[in-house]
Amino acid sequence: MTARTRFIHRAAALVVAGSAGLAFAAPSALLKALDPDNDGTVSLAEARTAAEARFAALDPDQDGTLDAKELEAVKITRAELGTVDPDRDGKLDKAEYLALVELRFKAADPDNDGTVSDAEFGTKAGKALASLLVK
Ligand SMILES: [Ca+2]
Ligand SMILES: [Ca+2]
Ligand SMILES: [Ca+2]
Repeated sequence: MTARTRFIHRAAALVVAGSAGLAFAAPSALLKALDPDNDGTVSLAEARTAAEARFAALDPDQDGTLDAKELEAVKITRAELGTVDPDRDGKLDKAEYLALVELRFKAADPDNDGTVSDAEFGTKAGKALASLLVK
């Protein structure tokens, strides 16, 4: 490798490293998976679609509800359960699960524009939402 190609390689590496922090960086794998219309953000409708598939994956016995053990993967809190489990059976059926998705979606969208961006998925609330949508 000549000094010149070395320089070019190093410059290219810097560009790649730098672009990760920009707002218009290439979307993360997570975002890509959740964003079928490819507009760079995840709407509540897109979140719900992903959540339906995730619900099915979390419910291997297919009884239509997630019990405490099946809910371990999504780390539901007591406060959340109080809000989204009105029948208080400690389990979530699909409607209750989608209510949880909506609750976490709102928490993950502090700028309230109705979508969750890649940057918002990087926050604690964003990660909590993501756990409901993908493995
Ligand atoms: Ca979208
Ligand atoms: Ca319930
Ligand atoms: Ca937002």
